[in-house]
Amino acid sequence: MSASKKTMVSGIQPTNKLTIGNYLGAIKNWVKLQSEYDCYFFAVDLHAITAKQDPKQLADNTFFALATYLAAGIDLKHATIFAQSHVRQHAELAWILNCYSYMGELGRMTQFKEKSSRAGETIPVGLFTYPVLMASDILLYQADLVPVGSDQKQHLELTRDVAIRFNHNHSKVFTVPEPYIPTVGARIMDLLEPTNKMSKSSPNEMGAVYLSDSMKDIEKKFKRAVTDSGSEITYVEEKPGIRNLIDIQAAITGRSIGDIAKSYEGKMYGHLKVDTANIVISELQPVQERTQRFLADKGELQRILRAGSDKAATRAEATIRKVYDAIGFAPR
Ligand code: AQP
Repeated sequence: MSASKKTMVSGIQPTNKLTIGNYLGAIKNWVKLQSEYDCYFFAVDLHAITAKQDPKQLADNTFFALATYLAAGIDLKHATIFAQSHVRQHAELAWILNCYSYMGELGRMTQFKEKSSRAGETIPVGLFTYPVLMASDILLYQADLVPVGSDQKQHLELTRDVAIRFNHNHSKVFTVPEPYIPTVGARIMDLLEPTNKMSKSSPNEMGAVYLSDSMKDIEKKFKRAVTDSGSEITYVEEKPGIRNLIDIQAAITGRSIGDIAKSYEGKMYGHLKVDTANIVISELQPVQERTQRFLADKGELQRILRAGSDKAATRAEATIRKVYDAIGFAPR
């Protein structure tokens, strides 16, 4: 760890197959920012169990996510990568911070309201306290910067509030983190329902592009992407499907939205769909190949993850010690 560098922390739930939303909203930005920070990137498997998981699938998805981080260009020179459950301090700090979080503020979290309305009577308590675990993930490493898609902004605000509250009640133990919301790619939408966010748990698999999709499937999904009954390609509020395709292109190519929209003047929707599919395919194909290479050598992958979790635990333990001292738990 370089003493002069600030710390960046982020993670993805290995709940299902990762989507291009996770890739463009999170991983691609990690890669872009990593050299300027001391980075901690993990698969947040403790979060994943707020929804029911198949045990074998959970382990496979966790390895897949971590192999994808490496395949996408996460460099071990700058980043420590690991599975959240391998660093016990995450759960430990979450208990402490539960005692510094308010029912009222957790009840206002949009993601809880959305997910709990689907769960009905049997809402797991973990879904309610999920943002507290997320706060622990971040504060444990004294993160300065947390790159997230716009859906996670509210959780990050809660993290800041809890950190400020704890520091105020005790002493300045936690760094108060800043969010990094990408200017493009912060909210990739479902291809079939472009007013909804693309999610790993999207109800219709045709609406989400998974990082593991075959090139043929990617082509098919973009061809079927919902646009509208018009024919003019413009980047306007009333055309969420068109906007989404342009956003995807912008997030991958780095071109400006205005420039992309202009290049489609006088062209048909079909052109935009085919081009977007091709751009996504060229981006994902090499990532997929490298992911498979990492997964083929499980021994090496596990070695990387063990080294990652050892390093993370050392840093996390230093924070836990400070927290315990500040609270006044008797020294051992
Ligand atoms: N559609 C999206 N566009 C941009 N960014 C996105 N992220 C997720 N979906 C999009 C970003 O990916 C990171 C990890 O997300 P997560 O798995 O921890 O939680 P999530 O936001 O709940 O992701 P999903 O895909 O929607 O998962 P499920 O279906 O399991 O709930 C975050 O930085 C997030 O912003």
